[in-house]
Amino acid sequence: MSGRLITVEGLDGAGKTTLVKGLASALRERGQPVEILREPGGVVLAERLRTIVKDPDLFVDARAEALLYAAARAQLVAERVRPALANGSWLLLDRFVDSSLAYQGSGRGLGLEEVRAINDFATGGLKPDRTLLLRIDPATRKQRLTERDEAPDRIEAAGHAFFDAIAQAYDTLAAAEPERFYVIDAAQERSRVLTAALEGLQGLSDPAASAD
Ligand code: T5A
Repeated sequence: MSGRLITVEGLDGAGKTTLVKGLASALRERGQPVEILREPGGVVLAERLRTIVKDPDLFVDARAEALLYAAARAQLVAERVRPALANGSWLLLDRFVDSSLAYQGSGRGLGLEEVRAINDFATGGLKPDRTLLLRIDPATRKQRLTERDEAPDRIEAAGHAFFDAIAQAYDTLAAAEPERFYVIDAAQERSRVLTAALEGLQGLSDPAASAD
């Protein structure tokens, strides 16, 4: 039996980690085996690369940055994602290739197709069955990050133009693949975001909907 790859995307602070935890609980209550992973990270090599890409004291060239995320992803896919899907699990993945397309392809200006190419190589062309995109307005996002009261990491320290470009890129990606993307208003209260996400997963139990 083949599992399902469900990715959660959106800007920093949109509520992805919160949603992934809530979704996992809700799906497990329904008897669905679920695994949770995050990017970059999830396995030893990728967690070490995470430390590097988030380090505010490092200068990281945009192309090097794209390759570091792709390398972390390649290791995660080989070590955890493909085995979980082969086991029949539903895998909830906090960020995947669309993050690189939006952040490096658009935010850093490397180009969507250029970044897609290195990620196709990294993942062997693996595609999510469903992508939940948490769309958040700048004011709500800022409020959440302020309330969290953590120092910004290297990526979070970038300016408004960077995040505006990323938000636009996510919208473009969602419009290009409406059958894969399910867009959710992330400014809603947590329970409503979770309800919307569960609606967005309808149809995934259908055996025809499986990750390659
Ligand atoms: N990156 C990553 C790239 O540039 N390219 C890539 O290919 C990849 C994979 C990762 C960084 O790397 C970049 C993107 C990132 O900058 P990270 O720390 O993993 O770094 O960053 P994020 O994935 O963005 O995680 P965050 O924790 O910053 O944001 P989340 O997970 O979206 O938000 P969450 O759930 O932590 O919530 C933020 C706050 O809001 C509250 C939460 O309690 C929390 O305090 N909250 C809500 N409040 C009210 N209503 C709701 N509905 C709420 N939902 C959450």
